[in-house]
Amino acid sequence: MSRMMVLAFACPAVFALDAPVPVFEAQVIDDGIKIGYGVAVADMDGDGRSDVVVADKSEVVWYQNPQWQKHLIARQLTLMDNVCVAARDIDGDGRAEVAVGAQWNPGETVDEVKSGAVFYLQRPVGGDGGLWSPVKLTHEPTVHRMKWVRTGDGAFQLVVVPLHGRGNNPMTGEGAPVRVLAYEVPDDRSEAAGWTTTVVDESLNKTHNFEVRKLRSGAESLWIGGRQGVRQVTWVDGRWEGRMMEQPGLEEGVGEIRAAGTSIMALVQPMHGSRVVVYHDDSGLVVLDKSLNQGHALVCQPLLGRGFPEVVAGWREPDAEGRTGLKLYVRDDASGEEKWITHVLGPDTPMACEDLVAADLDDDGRTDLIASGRATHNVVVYWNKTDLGPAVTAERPSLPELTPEERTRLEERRRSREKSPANEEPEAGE
Ligand SMILES: [Ca+2]
Ligand SMILES: [Ca+2]
Ligand SMILES: [Ca+2]
Repeated sequence: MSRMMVLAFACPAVFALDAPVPVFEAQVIDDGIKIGYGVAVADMDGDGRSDVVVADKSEVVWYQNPQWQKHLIARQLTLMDNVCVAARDIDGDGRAEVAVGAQWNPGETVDEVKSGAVFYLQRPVGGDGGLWSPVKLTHEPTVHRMKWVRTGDGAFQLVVVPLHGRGNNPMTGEGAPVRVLAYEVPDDRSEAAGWTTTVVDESLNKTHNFEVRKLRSGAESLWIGGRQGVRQVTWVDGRWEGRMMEQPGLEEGVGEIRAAGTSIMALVQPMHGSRVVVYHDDSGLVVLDKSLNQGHALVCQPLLGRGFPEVVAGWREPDAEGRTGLKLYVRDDASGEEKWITHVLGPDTPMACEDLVAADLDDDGRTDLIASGRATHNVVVYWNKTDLGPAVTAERPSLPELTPEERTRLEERRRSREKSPANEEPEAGE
């Protein structure tokens, strides 16, 4: 067994893991969506506030922070449903660029006309209003998840993960491995011919989701979850290099995957599964839950101001108690043993959770949650109102100025790290 690589949270005795009482207040910002396949958070209008973007069944919309006015930017891109959306400022002008995956047809793994589509949405010139122009890009069948990923100094690629390989049995996922593609962004994004693709990975089946992980160098790497486990993939010297993560239990399959730093990873197992597990450096594998009915969304990051991350999982079909929704899992070592306490979030707000993201939408230092509901047809912000104590409000000391020699050594170390996928580092600040 190879342990996760860097021990950023390796010594629990150093951290006070006594948990504050989590308080999240649900606010429904839309109760009239169809399915809410994909949610993203990005500043769409350049006002410095993060907005909420949703790929719904036949529309792509965004909700403007703080009043949550709904803006339609695309509709009926294909005959079948949209399924995913990527939104991020990739050119540094303060406003997000948007891509969408559509023609969702998981039962058709051969015919790329009938299954899958990828669009870059070109923002209208001279304003934020009106529909954006779809630029149709090449694609694999069963396009399912996408994200903008930073691969080098200022450069981004659009990484698109289909659910199946070409010709796969759509039920079992058996057959050819999934072709994960990355689209290099051309100077003129409005011309489809300028977008070139490279194969990120071709080794897994039933790749239901992936995580983008920040490296201290500023670049990002991917952790892709699939039927066979987790694949770690990094852009090195102009190409993608991957390897399987070796941890017991991953061979049972991975449906959702999120990580904080390199020392804790949360999973829903298997695809659409009932299990929520974490792997972390203190204890290895810990099972948090076995009772979800179609676990479909996951967050793993610090929410309660303690340094150690919490886990939130969303599920979309009624469980044994007839509920759907979100559960928050909080590590609490107050008894001297590692325990995880489960809280149901927003129990009075229906939420058949399809997708879930985390962001601090009101810049109060507390990370909020944004979920979309499939059968409940809603988009909900869960405002984090937890009393975090002095941890959030304390002024952080500034870092000392580096000497020119120290700066040179730092640069050399950074360059050597970028060349080696084996030397991943934890996210800065986590
Ligand atoms: Ca905004
Ligand atoms: Ca931009
Ligand atoms: Ca907040």
